[in-house]
Amino acid sequence: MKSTMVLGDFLVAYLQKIGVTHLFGIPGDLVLRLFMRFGARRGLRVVTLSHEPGVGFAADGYARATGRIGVVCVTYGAGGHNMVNPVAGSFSERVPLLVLSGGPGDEERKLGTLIHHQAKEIESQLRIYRELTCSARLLDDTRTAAETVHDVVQTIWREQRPGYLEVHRDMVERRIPVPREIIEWDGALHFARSDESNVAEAVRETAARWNAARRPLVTVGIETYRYRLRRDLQALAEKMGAPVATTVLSKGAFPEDHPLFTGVLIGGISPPEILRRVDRADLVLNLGAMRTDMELGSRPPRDVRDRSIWAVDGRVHVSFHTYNDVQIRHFVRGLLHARLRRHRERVRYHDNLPRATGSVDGPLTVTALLHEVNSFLADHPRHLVVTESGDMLFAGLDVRVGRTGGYLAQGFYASMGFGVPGALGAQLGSGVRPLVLAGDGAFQMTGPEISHAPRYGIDPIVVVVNNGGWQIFRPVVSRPALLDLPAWPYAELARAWGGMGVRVETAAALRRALADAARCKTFVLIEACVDPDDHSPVTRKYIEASSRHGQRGRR
Ligand SMILES: Cc1ncc(C[n+]2csc(CCOP(=O)(O)OP(=O)(O)O)c2C)c(N)n1
Ligand SMILES: [Mg+2]
Repeated sequence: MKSTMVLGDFLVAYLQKIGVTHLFGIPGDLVLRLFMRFGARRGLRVVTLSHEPGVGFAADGYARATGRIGVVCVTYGAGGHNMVNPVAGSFSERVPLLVLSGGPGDEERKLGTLIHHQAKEIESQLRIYRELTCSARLLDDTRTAAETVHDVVQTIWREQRPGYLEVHRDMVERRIPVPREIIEWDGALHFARSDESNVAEAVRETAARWNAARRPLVTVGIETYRYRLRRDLQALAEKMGAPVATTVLSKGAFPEDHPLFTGVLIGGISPPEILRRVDRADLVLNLGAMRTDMELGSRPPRDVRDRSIWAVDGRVHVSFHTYNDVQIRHFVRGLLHARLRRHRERVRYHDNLPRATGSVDGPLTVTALLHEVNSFLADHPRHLVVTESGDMLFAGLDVRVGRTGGYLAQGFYASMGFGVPGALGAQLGSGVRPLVLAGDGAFQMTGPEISHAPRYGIDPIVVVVNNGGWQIFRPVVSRPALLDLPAWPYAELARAWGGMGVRVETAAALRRALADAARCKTFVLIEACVDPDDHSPVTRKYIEASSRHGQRGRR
């Protein structure tokens, strides 16, 4: 970095300084110069896909899998607005993204005409992004541009949420001063600080409650993953010796082959053994789980508040009082150094999967598919499982991933279309081969982005569960025909796009296809055909529970 730089070059150098390796984008005339700067020799590795939502999900997957900021570059209006849904998902699930958008230059703005790609007002896009990011700024002043970039990026990191920078096309080649502070900075970003006294007090009280408890239980939330606490958390759990559960959104944040791991909580429809254990607990220590309907199901936290300690969003709630300015990192590390009673519970893992029944040569069921995926992962643990919204989001809770693998899903925002592009971004960033479980509906949204895999030399395995439609709703609608989808030739498409494609109708065929996939050097699409009325065990429970809610509502 130099003391004066062209703004476009400064942005490249700045992103490299913080460790960003890839930029995900689609160009347009209002962002072309900026886009080309990023793609210049010695710039960033530019990843383009076919449609902005895919680009956004890919950047999100990159950020989730690498723990770095995912960067996207889009054109103004049509591109920026196409990016809104992925960014909303990143906002609600705490994923650090930087959205860079182009825009019309000063002269054009003064013409008094509407400018192509404009929606309502020329500032509308900035206003939309203000709503969906932790910081949204316009780089319109050369004197302060470098500081503005620094400020937005630091905020993104501190809050682990997306941020937005709009760079008008006449700004890209302007020279800007770079403050010495930024030139000399080592590029390390810092998480939010805590109030040390509050941390000490919260840890002291938590330790006292823990030491008095006889049947405590720990739940691990997504914040522990975002704030990179995996190792500390494992050490803390081992020191505590109590069962550890994750939630829908944090599945994978604690190794599922760890002897203390008991399974995934999804409120009142959790595995019955886990529910009973939660009910028997005299202390539930929640580390970083957001309070959402998806995480907690039909059991809101007030039910257990008198026997719970809840650390999330920079606060620790101990039953009915709260410590402010206590970040999860400092709380977990504080507990790690506290004097804690070690429980010696023998913990068992529980899922929702009934034993596999029926012949492996009979028609494939979702339960049999999950058994096959689990036995594949037992033999090939180093895979990143990515599940799509729809039945597979619930089905995925019964997939067991070990410490050398991983798990990603948009477990709360739950946008269809995340899976395939999210997996592409994750593999580009981490190098770990993804295994995607997607419904046919979700695949029809963004699945064709898999056609880019050969260009980037990556090889995800995508299982498309073909049940002919948006069938998760089938049990609760009066006209199931409204859920129908056209029958795409999924396996043929995969072959035409340069991958391996295979269609399976039995568990035995799925087993063979997965074994072939493990040896295959290209991406693989396995079309797994299941009956439209078949659902995963968790979806079945979910549907039953929500129909009970509906009946209560009607009375
Ligand atoms: C972008 C988006 N649009 C709509 C929905 C609502 N939705 C949730 S699941 C679902 C159907 C999923 O169908 P498919 O992917 O085929 O999975 P299936 O349930 O049939 O296994 C829909 C439409 C959503 N979650 N995201
Ligand atoms: Mg379907």
